[in-house]
Amino acid sequence: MPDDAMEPAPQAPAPVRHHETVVTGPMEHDITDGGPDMVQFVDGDGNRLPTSPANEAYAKIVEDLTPEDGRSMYRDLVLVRRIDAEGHALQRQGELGLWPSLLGQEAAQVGAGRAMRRQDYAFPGYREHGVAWCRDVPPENLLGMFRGVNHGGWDSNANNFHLYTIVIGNQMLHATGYAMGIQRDGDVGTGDPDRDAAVMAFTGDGGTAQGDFNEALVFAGVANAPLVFFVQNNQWAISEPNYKQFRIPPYQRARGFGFPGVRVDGNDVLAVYAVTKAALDAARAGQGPTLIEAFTYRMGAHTTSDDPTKYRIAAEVDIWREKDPITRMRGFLASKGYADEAFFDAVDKEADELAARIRKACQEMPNPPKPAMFDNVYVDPHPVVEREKAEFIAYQASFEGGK
Ligand SMILES: Cc1ncc(C[n+]2csc(CCOP(=O)(O)OP(=O)(O)O)c2C)c(N)n1
Repeated sequence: MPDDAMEPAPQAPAPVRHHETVVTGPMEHDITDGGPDMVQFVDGDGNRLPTSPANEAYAKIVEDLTPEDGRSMYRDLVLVRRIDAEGHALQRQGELGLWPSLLGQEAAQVGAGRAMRRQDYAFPGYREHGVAWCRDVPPENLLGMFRGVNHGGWDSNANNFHLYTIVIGNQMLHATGYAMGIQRDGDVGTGDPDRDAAVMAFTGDGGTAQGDFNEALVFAGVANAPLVFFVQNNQWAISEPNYKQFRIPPYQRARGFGFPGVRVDGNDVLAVYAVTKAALDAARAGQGPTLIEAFTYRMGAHTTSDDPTKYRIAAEVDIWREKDPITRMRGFLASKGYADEAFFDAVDKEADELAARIRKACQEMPNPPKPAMFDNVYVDPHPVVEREKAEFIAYQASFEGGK
């Protein structure tokens, strides 16, 4: 090499493709098709789908279900939808301050809720009425919360169902901390089915953009916590569609945090149940977290304060109506001969009775004593809260008649 030769220019390193999901363009905008990775067992017409690369890992769980399991899941779907419809109607009639409808998301919630064991713990957002139902939280308590007559709604520890969390994504951190606590108590991987426990953390697609969500995934992954992140991708965060929230779908993000992610058809209750059961079993056995993305759709408004016709087209809603989770399960049960018309009629009748019961209970709920809002702020009495309570009582008493 002559003395004046220049050193060869260093070769630019080849771009590293860490994973096939490297994004090269805008995210797909088709929000009606979950793609080839989506786990599905029953199609929109109620037909049982054959084993496929996407669903084969979960097929055994579905095969182990009995016709009675199927009927019972169907019953849950119908009753939960009826509770939701009643909540909506009660708000419209001025009995509730607000109601966030779960219409369209019944299968995602019932499938997930039913996969949980008694000792597992759920951390919901504010739309998880179906999970609440599966955890045996009385629907009256949900109504009472949105009526503003109970302070939070229920005792979290009574059913291992935490209070509704309105601050988006916040419950992901609560859930992670709780799961790490279970781990430290030694209630993971003992092999005792009544002892080993796991946590489920529920959020929406919008929640995945929150710092809290991402921090929770970091901690859960590093700690190998017994936790299932359950993202109901209902395609909208109020008026924000998916493509304004992420470049790759939520289930693919789990890999970056070091644990598996699965996309499941959120309108197929059998598929959701199977995927969630597998994830919870793994978590309880000490195999760490899973992120499940339930691909579904919010058929109604964000809440009773929202008008979705301002930001989404009716054709999209029509496509999803064809994927209705209840029609689908009914078709499946009927075509298999697992349920007949008499069964479906009996469930409808039960739903009517339930609706009448909770409506009456809601209308008759007494206003609580005003100082009750100071109760349960802390587990033990707290001097600041006690002082504020005394001041408040004195202030109220200063009015004529003490009111
Ligand atoms: C930290 C925080 N930011 C903003 C809001 C206002 N907010 C209420 S619901 C919502 C959208 C949530 O969307 P998503 O997570 O997809 O859940 P979905 O309501 O669709 O079930 C927003 C932004 C909030 N409650 N908390």
